Amino acid sequence: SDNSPIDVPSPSSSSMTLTKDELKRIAAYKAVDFVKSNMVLGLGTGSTAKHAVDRIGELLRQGKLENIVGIPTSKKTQEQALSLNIPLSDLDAHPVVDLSIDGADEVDPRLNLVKGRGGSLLREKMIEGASKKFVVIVDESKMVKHIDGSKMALPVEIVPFCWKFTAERLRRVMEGYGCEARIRLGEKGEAFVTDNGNYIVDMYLEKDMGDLNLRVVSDEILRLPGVVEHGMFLDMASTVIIAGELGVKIKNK
Ligand code: ABF
Repeated sequence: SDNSPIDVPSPSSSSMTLTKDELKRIAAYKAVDFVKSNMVLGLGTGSTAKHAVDRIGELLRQGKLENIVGIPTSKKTQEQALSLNIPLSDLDAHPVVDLSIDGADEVDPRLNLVKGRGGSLLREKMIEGASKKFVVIVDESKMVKHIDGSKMALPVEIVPFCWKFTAERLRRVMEGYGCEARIRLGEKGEAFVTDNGNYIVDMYLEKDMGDLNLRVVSDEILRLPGVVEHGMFLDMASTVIIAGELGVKIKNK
């Protein structure tokens, strides 16, 4: 059911305008409707996915869901899930995941995504790539024509060893798109370290990559030694739930 608006009351006046966080929660709750008892679930990371994990915890506590196994996509989500008493596992014990729910930074009309602003892109890609169904939850501000990294950067996880060398090789791969490659910094101005002990290079592009080039660009980035993974999630989402001022839209692949 493409583009079908569903049962979220539309605000009738501007005084009822929903905040971005309320939109995120609406999308997250809608996604949790897909969760059934006995499922192995990929638990996403970020402010939108957080609402979904909270909701799963609540339904478990109320006995409305049973026998759920959660696979967290970050240490942060692991902590949240533990605090909610959601039983946890990993891909070694559960190589097939029934359903993953996670946010995204950008979503294009073909449901290709940019992820990784939260820094958890590697575990997300492993877990969501092992999922039979991957439901993405966003507010409408995340929808873009092209996932070109121009609105926000395209994140790439790299090993710390000689990161300047790798960042420069990355910049050169993307040179044609007017790329600036910047190492992501943490709160104290030091390099941000991922859950896997790696760094992140954010690639800011001036130009649009265009739809057709995404695969090629993806392969070129992944071929560079020193690169671990990038934040383009091509052809992975099965469903995107978009919460906007006028209601919720569900897009299926
Ligand atoms: C994670 O959280 C990331 O892949 C993505 O970068 C981010 C989205 O965060 P938020 O929901 O807070 O906008 O899913």
